[in-house]
Amino acid sequence: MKMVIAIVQDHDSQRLADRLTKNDFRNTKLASTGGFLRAGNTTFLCGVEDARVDELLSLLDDTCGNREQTVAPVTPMGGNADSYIPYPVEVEVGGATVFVLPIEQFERF
Ligand code: 2BA
Ligand code: 2BA
Repeated sequence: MKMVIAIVQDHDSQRLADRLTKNDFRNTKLASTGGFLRAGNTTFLCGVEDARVDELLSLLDDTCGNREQTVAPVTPMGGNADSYIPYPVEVEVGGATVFVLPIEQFERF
């Protein structure tokens, strides 16, 4: 079994959640924040059988498209402004940042 962690744009998250569930990939969706843009994104955790990892990766690839976006980063709330970028930047966002981790043990209590 593997744990697939996929960080995707909020924009794609509802469609991805629907497709995962429809294709019988159990998943957990977390609200997350990117360290660079400090904007919300969505992290999916999917524990999946080894034999279905490739199918899951294809689904992620199909569902989450890449695009360029100009963003004006938000002033950090309450704190560390050291790495704050005060001007709009053009970045390529979307797609999915995916990590595939081995699972040592899986239990449901
Ligand atoms: P953010 O950290 O907010 O980054 C958003 C996008 O900004 C990135 O898209 C990338 O195109 C750009 N970017 C990030 N850091 C940069 C830098 N130091 N210099 C220039 N451009 C930079 P993605 O690479 O598609 O990443 C989307 C989100 O996935 C990230 O949001 C972060 O939340 C997560 N992520 C990406 N790589 C990660 C990693 N190695 N570990 C954990 N999370 C990661
Ligand atoms: P949910 O996805 O909202 O699922 C709630 C409960 O619905 C599940 O309880 C299970 O009893 C049932 N269920 C979910 N998907 C099903 C399916 N395809 N067919 C039949 N029944 C289904 P739990 O199995 O105790 O899971 C509780 C929560 O743990 C899940 O909430 C999900 O957030 C997370 N989870 C479970 N398995 C996961 C996995 N393989 N990867 C990631 N997250 C998982």
